[in-house]
Amino acid sequence: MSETIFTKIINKEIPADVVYEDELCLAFRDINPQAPVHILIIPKKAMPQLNDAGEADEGLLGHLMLAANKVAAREGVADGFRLVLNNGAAAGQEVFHMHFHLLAGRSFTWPPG
Ligand code: DGP
Repeated sequence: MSETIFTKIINKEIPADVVYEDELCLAFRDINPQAPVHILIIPKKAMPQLNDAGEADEGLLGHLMLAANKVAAREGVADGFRLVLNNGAAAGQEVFHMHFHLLAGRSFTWPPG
């Protein structure tokens, strides 16, 4: 896949406000926050979108969700947060390196816009 801005963040070529990192993933604050807490959780292994994941990625996908729990706990929002994944341009995806948005710190409506 072609390199995205997130690859540069993983490789520390451009700065980011990193809040969590382990061997498989990285979490950092969104540059354009949509809530008081807005953190992106990304795999270090690049895949453009969730739809590109295969059976071999089952463990990685679970790892990302457990990382979201850790990030939420660190941010003090474990009791209420929204985890969003935009898969594809039609869903609003702009950066084609699969990522979760962890949003918290305000109330949310349903259905989402
Ligand atoms: P999506 O639309 O789901 O692909 O979300 C991409 C998000 O990435 C969007 O909320 C803005 C954020 N973003 C884009 N470029 C950067 C960057 O260079 N740094 C940070 N921290 N966030 C970025």
